Amino acid sequence: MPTLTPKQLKQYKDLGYVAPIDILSLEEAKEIKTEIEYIEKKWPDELIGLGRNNIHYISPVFDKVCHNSKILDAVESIIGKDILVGGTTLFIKEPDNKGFVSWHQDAKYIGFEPHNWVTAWLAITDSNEENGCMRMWPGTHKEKIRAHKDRFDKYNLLTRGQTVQNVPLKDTVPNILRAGQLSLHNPMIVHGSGLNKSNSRRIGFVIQSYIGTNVDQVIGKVYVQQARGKDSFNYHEHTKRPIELMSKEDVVLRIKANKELSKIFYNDASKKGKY
Ligand SMILES: O=C(O)CCC(=O)C(=O)O
Repeated sequence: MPTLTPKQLKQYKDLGYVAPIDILSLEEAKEIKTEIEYIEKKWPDELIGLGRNNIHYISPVFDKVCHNSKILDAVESIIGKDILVGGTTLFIKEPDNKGFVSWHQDAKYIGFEPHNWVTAWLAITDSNEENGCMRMWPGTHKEKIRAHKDRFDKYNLLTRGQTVQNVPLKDTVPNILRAGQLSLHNPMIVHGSGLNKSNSRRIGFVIQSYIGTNVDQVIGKVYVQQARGKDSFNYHEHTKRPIELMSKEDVVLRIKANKELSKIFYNDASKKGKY
Protein backbone atom coordinates (compact mmCIF):
# COMPACT_ATOMS: atom_id res chain seq x y z
CA MET A 1 0.00 0.00 0.00
CA PRO A 2 1.52 3.39 -0.99
CA THR A 3 2.40 5.30 2.16
CA LEU A 4 4.11 8.54 1.21
CA THR A 5 1.96 11.46 2.32
CA PRO A 6 0.86 14.14 -0.16
CA LYS A 7 3.50 16.41 1.45
CA GLN A 8 6.24 13.83 0.91
CA LEU A 9 5.13 13.22 -2.66
CA LYS A 10 5.20 16.95 -3.28
CA GLN A 11 8.73 17.09 -1.89
CA TYR A 12 9.77 14.31 -4.28
CA LYS A 13 8.07 16.00 -7.21
CA ASP A 14 9.35 19.51 -6.49
CA LEU A 15 12.84 18.79 -5.15
CA GLY A 16 13.70 15.45 -6.76
CA TYR A 17 14.08 13.52 -3.54
CA VAL A 18 12.23 12.74 -0.33
CA ALA A 19 13.78 12.27 3.12
CA PRO A 20 13.96 11.27 5.88
CA ILE A 21 11.70 8.20 5.90
CA ASP A 22 11.83 6.04 9.03
CA ILE A 23 12.41 2.39 8.16
CA LEU A 24 14.56 0.49 10.65
CA SER A 25 15.18 0.82 14.36
CA LEU A 26 18.72 1.63 15.48
CA GLU A 27 19.03 -1.97 16.64
CA GLU A 28 18.04 -3.30 13.20
CA ALA A 29 20.48 -0.95 11.48
CA LYS A 30 23.21 -2.18 13.80
CA GLU A 31 22.44 -5.80 12.91
CA ILE A 32 23.00 -4.94 9.24
CA LYS A 33 26.31 -3.26 10.09
CA THR A 34 27.29 -6.40 11.97
CA GLU A 35 26.47 -8.51 8.90
CA ILE A 36 28.85 -6.37 6.82
CA GLU A 37 31.60 -6.70 9.40
CA TYR A 38 31.07 -10.46 9.63
CA ILE A 39 31.37 -10.90 5.86
CA GLU A 40 34.42 -8.63 5.72
CA LYS A 41 36.14 -10.64 8.43
CA LYS A 42 35.28 -14.09 7.10
CA TRP A 43 35.67 -13.36 3.37
CA PRO A 44 37.98 -10.31 3.19
CA ASP A 45 37.83 -9.97 -0.62
CA GLU A 46 34.10 -10.33 -0.97
CA LEU A 47 32.93 -6.72 -0.60
CA ILE A 48 35.78 -4.81 -2.16
CA GLY A 49 35.91 -3.35 -5.67
CA LEU A 50 33.15 -4.71 -7.87
CA GLY A 51 32.11 -6.81 -4.86
CA ARG A 52 30.40 -3.83 -3.25
CA ASN A 53 27.53 -4.55 -5.64
CA ASN A 54 24.61 -6.89 -5.15
CA ILE A 55 25.32 -8.12 -1.63
CA HIS A 56 21.59 -8.91 -1.47
CA TYR A 57 22.23 -11.98 -3.65
CA ILE A 58 24.49 -13.61 -1.05
CA SER A 59 23.09 -12.33 2.24
CA PRO A 60 19.55 -13.05 3.48
CA VAL A 61 19.93 -10.05 5.82
CA PHE A 62 20.35 -7.67 2.88
CA ASP A 63 17.78 -9.54 0.82
CA LYS A 64 15.29 -8.88 3.61
CA VAL A 65 16.04 -5.16 3.47
CA CYS A 66 15.32 -5.05 -0.28
CA HIS A 67 11.93 -6.66 0.37
CA ASN A 68 11.11 -4.57 3.45
CA SER A 69 7.43 -3.64 3.22
CA LYS A 70 7.92 -0.13 4.62
CA ILE A 71 10.46 0.63 1.91
CA LEU A 72 8.28 -0.94 -0.78
CA ASP A 73 5.23 1.01 0.39
CA ALA A 74 7.17 4.25 -0.05
CA VAL A 75 8.59 3.15 -3.40
CA GLU A 76 5.14 2.10 -4.62
CA SER A 77 3.94 5.67 -4.02
CA ILE A 78 6.42 6.79 -6.68
CA ILE A 79 6.72 4.02 -9.29
CA GLY A 80 3.53 2.03 -8.85
CA LYS A 81 2.78 -1.45 -7.55
CA ASP A 82 4.79 -3.65 -9.94
CA ILE A 83 8.27 -3.36 -8.51
CA LEU A 84 11.59 -5.09 -9.25
CA VAL A 85 14.87 -4.88 -7.36
CA GLY A 86 17.32 -3.94 -10.12
CA GLY A 87 20.53 -4.05 -8.08
CA THR A 88 22.23 -2.84 -4.91
CA THR A 89 25.45 -1.09 -3.95
CA LEU A 90 27.19 -0.54 -0.63
CA PHE A 91 28.61 2.96 -0.38
CA ILE A 92 31.07 2.76 2.50
CA LYS A 93 33.15 5.82 3.32
CA GLU A 94 36.04 5.03 5.58
CA PRO A 95 37.14 7.59 8.18
CA ASP A 96 40.30 9.60 7.48
CA ASN A 97 40.16 8.58 3.86
CA LYS A 98 39.69 10.96 0.98
CA GLY A 99 36.65 9.16 -0.45
CA PHE A 100 33.99 11.28 -2.09
CA VAL A 101 31.25 10.98 -4.71
CA SER A 102 31.38 13.47 -7.57
CA TRP A 103 28.27 15.36 -8.67
CA HIS A 104 26.32 13.18 -11.04
CA GLN A 105 22.90 12.08 -12.25
CA ASP A 106 22.14 8.36 -11.89
CA ALA A 107 20.18 8.39 -15.16
CA LYS A 108 23.37 9.26 -17.06
CA TYR A 109 25.01 5.87 -16.68
CA ILE A 110 22.59 3.31 -15.23
CA GLY A 111 20.73 2.52 -18.45
CA PHE A 112 17.21 2.05 -17.08
CA GLU A 113 14.59 3.41 -19.46
CA PRO A 114 11.97 4.85 -19.11
CA HIS A 115 12.68 6.66 -15.87
CA ASN A 116 10.02 4.88 -13.84
CA TRP A 117 12.58 4.03 -11.17
CA VAL A 118 13.86 5.41 -7.93
CA THR A 119 17.07 5.03 -5.94
CA ALA A 120 16.66 4.14 -2.28
CA TRP A 121 19.52 5.12 0.04
CA LEU A 122 19.30 3.45 3.45
CA ALA A 123 21.53 4.78 6.22
CA ILE A 124 23.19 1.88 8.04
CA THR A 125 25.12 4.39 10.15
CA ASP A 126 24.15 7.99 10.77
CA SER A 127 24.90 10.05 7.68
CA ASN A 128 25.56 13.73 8.25
CA GLU A 129 27.65 16.67 7.11
CA GLU A 130 30.63 15.60 9.20
CA ASN A 131 30.86 12.10 7.74
CA GLY A 132 30.02 12.98 4.15
CA CYS A 133 26.28 12.53 3.67
CA MET A 134 24.83 12.91 0.20
CA ARG A 135 24.15 16.46 -0.96
CA MET A 136 21.27 17.03 -3.36
CA TRP A 137 20.78 19.85 -5.85
CA PRO A 138 17.00 20.29 -5.61
CA GLY A 139 15.03 20.88 -8.78
CA THR A 140 17.72 19.63 -11.17
CA HIS A 141 15.65 16.51 -11.88
CA LYS A 142 13.36 18.73 -13.94
CA GLU A 143 16.13 19.58 -16.37
CA LYS A 144 17.97 17.57 -18.98
CA ILE A 145 20.81 15.09 -18.59
CA ARG A 146 23.97 17.15 -18.19
CA ALA A 147 27.41 16.57 -19.64
CA HIS A 148 29.55 14.39 -17.33
CA LYS A 149 33.33 14.25 -17.48
CA ASP A 150 35.04 10.94 -16.61
CA ARG A 151 37.68 11.85 -14.08
CA PHE A 152 38.86 8.46 -12.73
CA ASP A 153 40.02 10.02 -9.46
CA LYS A 154 41.30 7.27 -7.15
CA TYR A 155 39.33 8.66 -4.22
CA ASN A 156 36.08 8.93 -6.15
CA LEU A 157 33.63 6.21 -5.12
CA LEU A 158 31.93 6.33 -8.52
CA THR A 159 33.11 3.82 -11.11
CA ARG A 160 34.55 6.19 -13.65
CA GLY A 161 34.51 9.39 -11.61
CA GLN A 162 31.76 10.79 -13.78
CA THR A 163 31.35 14.45 -12.86
CA VAL A 164 28.91 17.26 -13.57
CA GLN A 165 31.08 20.37 -13.45
CA ASN A 166 30.45 23.79 -11.91
CA VAL A 167 27.80 22.77 -9.39
CA PRO A 168 27.08 25.71 -7.05
CA LEU A 169 27.60 24.25 -3.56
CA LYS A 170 25.39 26.94 -2.04
CA ASP A 171 22.41 25.62 -3.99
CA THR A 172 22.85 22.06 -2.71
CA VAL A 173 21.41 20.66 0.51
CA PRO A 174 22.66 17.95 2.87
CA ASN A 175 20.57 14.79 3.00
CA ILE A 176 20.96 14.07 6.70
CA LEU A 177 19.76 10.66 7.87
CA ARG A 178 20.06 8.79 11.09
CA ALA A 179 20.86 5.09 10.99
CA GLY A 180 17.73 3.26 9.84
CA GLN A 181 16.32 6.15 7.81
CA LEU A 182 15.88 6.19 4.05
CA SER A 183 15.89 8.71 1.26
CA LEU A 184 14.45 8.19 -2.20
CA HIS A 185 15.88 10.11 -5.13
CA ASN A 186 14.89 10.72 -8.71
CA PRO A 187 17.14 9.32 -11.49
CA MET A 188 17.69 12.85 -12.84
CA ILE A 189 18.65 14.79 -9.70
CA VAL A 190 22.25 16.03 -9.50
CA HIS A 191 23.82 14.80 -6.26
CA GLY A 192 27.15 13.84 -4.75
CA SER A 193 28.91 13.66 -1.39
CA GLY A 194 32.02 14.97 0.34
CA LEU A 195 34.67 13.66 2.70
CA ASN A 196 34.16 11.64 5.82
CA LYS A 197 35.81 13.82 8.47
CA SER A 198 34.58 11.75 11.41
CA ASN A 199 36.42 8.89 13.04
CA SER A 200 34.00 6.15 12.05
CA ARG A 201 32.62 4.62 8.89
CA ARG A 202 29.69 6.09 7.00
CA ILE A 203 27.67 3.30 5.44
CA GLY A 204 24.82 3.59 2.95
CA PHE A 205 23.08 0.57 1.47
CA VAL A 206 21.66 1.68 -1.84
CA ILE A 207 19.01 -0.14 -3.78
CA GLN A 208 20.03 1.10 -7.19
CA SER A 209 17.42 0.85 -8.10
CA TYR A 210 13.83 -0.12 -7.61
CA ILE A 211 12.45 -0.24 -11.12
CA GLY A 212 8.92 -0.54 -12.46
CA THR A 213 8.34 -3.74 -14.44
CA ASN A 214 7.94 -1.51 -17.52
CA VAL A 215 11.60 -0.42 -17.25
CA ASP A 216 14.13 -1.95 -19.65
CA GLN A 217 17.93 -1.98 -19.39
CA VAL A 218 19.10 -0.30 -22.59
CA ILE A 219 22.86 -0.60 -22.12
CA GLY A 220 23.25 -4.21 -21.02
CA LYS A 221 21.80 -7.06 -19.03
CA VAL A 222 20.51 -6.89 -15.49
CA TYR A 223 19.19 -9.57 -13.15
CA VAL A 224 16.14 -8.70 -11.06
CA GLN A 225 14.02 -9.93 -8.19
CA GLN A 226 10.28 -9.44 -8.01
CA ALA A 227 9.70 -7.20 -4.99
CA ARG A 228 6.00 -6.57 -5.41
CA GLY A 229 3.17 -7.04 -7.93
CA LYS A 230 3.70 -8.91 -11.16
CA ASP A 231 5.96 -8.65 -14.17
CA SER A 232 4.02 -8.76 -17.39
CA PHE A 233 6.85 -7.21 -19.42
CA ASN A 234 9.53 -9.85 -18.76
CA TYR A 235 12.41 -7.66 -19.91
CA HIS A 236 14.84 -9.15 -17.40
CA GLU A 237 16.03 -12.48 -16.01
CA HIS A 238 14.48 -13.07 -12.59
CA THR A 239 16.58 -14.64 -9.83
CA LYS A 240 15.69 -16.51 -6.70
CA ARG A 241 16.30 -15.10 -3.22
CA PRO A 242 19.11 -16.33 -0.93
CA ILE A 243 18.24 -18.53 2.02
CA GLU A 244 21.70 -18.80 3.56
CA LEU A 245 24.77 -16.59 3.66
CA MET A 246 27.27 -17.13 0.82
CA SER A 247 25.82 -20.30 -0.69
CA LYS A 248 27.93 -21.48 -3.62
CA GLU A 249 25.09 -21.03 -6.09
CA ASP A 250 24.38 -17.49 -4.92
CA VAL A 251 28.05 -16.52 -5.05
CA VAL A 252 28.18 -17.67 -8.68
CA LEU A 253 25.04 -15.70 -9.50
CA ARG A 254 26.45 -12.56 -7.88
CA ILE A 255 29.69 -12.83 -9.86
CA LYS A 256 27.67 -13.14 -13.07
CA ALA A 257 25.41 -10.21 -12.14
CA ASN A 258 28.38 -8.01 -11.21
CA LYS A 259 30.20 -8.77 -14.46
CA GLU A 260 27.14 -7.65 -16.38
CA LEU A 261 26.85 -4.54 -14.20
CA SER A 262 30.47 -3.67 -14.85
CA LYS A 263 29.80 -3.77 -18.62
CA ILE A 264 26.97 -1.29 -18.09
CA PHE A 265 28.97 1.06 -15.87
CA TYR A 266 31.99 1.11 -18.20
CA ASN A 267 30.05 1.22 -21.44
CA ASP A 268 31.99 3.58 -23.75
CA ALA A 269 34.56 4.39 -21.03
CA SER A 270 38.20 4.77 -22.01
CA LYS A 271 39.33 2.44 -19.18
CA LYS A 272 38.05 0.70 -16.04
CA GLY A 273 38.18 2.00 -12.48
CA LYS A 274 38.40 -0.06 -9.30
CA TYR A 275 34.68 -0.68 -8.74
O1 LIG B 1 26.66 7.32 -0.91
C1 LIG B 1 26.94 8.36 -1.48
O2 LIG B 1 27.59 9.25 -0.94
C2 LIG B 1 26.44 8.61 -2.88
C3 LIG B 1 25.54 7.55 -3.39
C4 LIG B 1 24.90 7.88 -4.70
O3 LIG B 1 25.39 8.66 -5.46
C5 LIG B 1 23.63 7.26 -5.04
O4 LIG B 1 23.09 6.47 -4.24
O5 LIG B 1 23.08 7.54 -6.12
